[in-house]
Amino acid sequence: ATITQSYQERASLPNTSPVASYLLRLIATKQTNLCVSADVSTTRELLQLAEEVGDSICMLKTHADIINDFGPRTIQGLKEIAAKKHFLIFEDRKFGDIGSTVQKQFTAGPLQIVRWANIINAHIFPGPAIITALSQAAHKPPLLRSLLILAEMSSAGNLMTGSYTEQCVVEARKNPEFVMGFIAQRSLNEQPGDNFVTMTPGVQIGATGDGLGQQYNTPEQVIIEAGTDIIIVGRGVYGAQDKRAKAEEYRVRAWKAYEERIGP
Ligand code: BMP
Repeated sequence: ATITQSYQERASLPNTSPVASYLLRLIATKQTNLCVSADVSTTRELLQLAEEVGDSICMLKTHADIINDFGPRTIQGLKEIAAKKHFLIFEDRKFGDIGSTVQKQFTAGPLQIVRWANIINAHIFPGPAIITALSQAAHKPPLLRSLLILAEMSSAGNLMTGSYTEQCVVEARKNPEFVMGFIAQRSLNEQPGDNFVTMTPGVQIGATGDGLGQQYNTPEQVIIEAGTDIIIVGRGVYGAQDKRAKAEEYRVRAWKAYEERIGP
């Protein structure tokens, strides 16, 4: 059902986490279902990329642990640009450990992810306590944070298929307040009432792979054929000479694909 519903309509459905509602409204207002993956290695490059693509995105995805000089300056800069340009920050940390450890990885160490990332993600192979542990850590002191479960991956030969993916959906349905959706290659909204946000990496125009397992689809394949909500583009954008223009090109392609999917 969510396949033909607008982002705007879905923002106010029941069973929608607060962060998902906010994001769906933001997407509708800015007319962008593009998330840029900022896989760069310095604070300077990260903040410059955020400035350049900020108007074209609903979300910036980071890998904080690959920024050589990550620190308070990075956090403050990111927060300022996100507030000015109106996008959310998603730290692609892929938590995957026992509850006690992920709480520390989420809140402590040099990255202090809970302080600046609106959205995080986790694998559920350690069991469902990873969800409650992250939720608990996000709520003391109370911060508006949300989780994406990694239900499928884009890389060749990955093991996240079949019953594993199904179990991700089962656990998400049990935690609709905290779990906003999935990283997956297709929409997993299969039951009436499901309104999860699906974000899909492995998107690039004019490439099929990277020689290291990554597999690419086009924005149309992902949004129209697979019914997902947000495309995640890394090298396709930050690898370009004119990053601002490239982000805008991906935004337009993904937005047109969405309009075609929901119909008149
Ligand atoms: P690129 O578009 O340059 O291939 O980058 C994809 C980004 O999405 C990377 O940051 C990668 O870590 C992430 N990613 C992915 O490619 N596939 C997945 O299944 C999950 C991911 O988080």
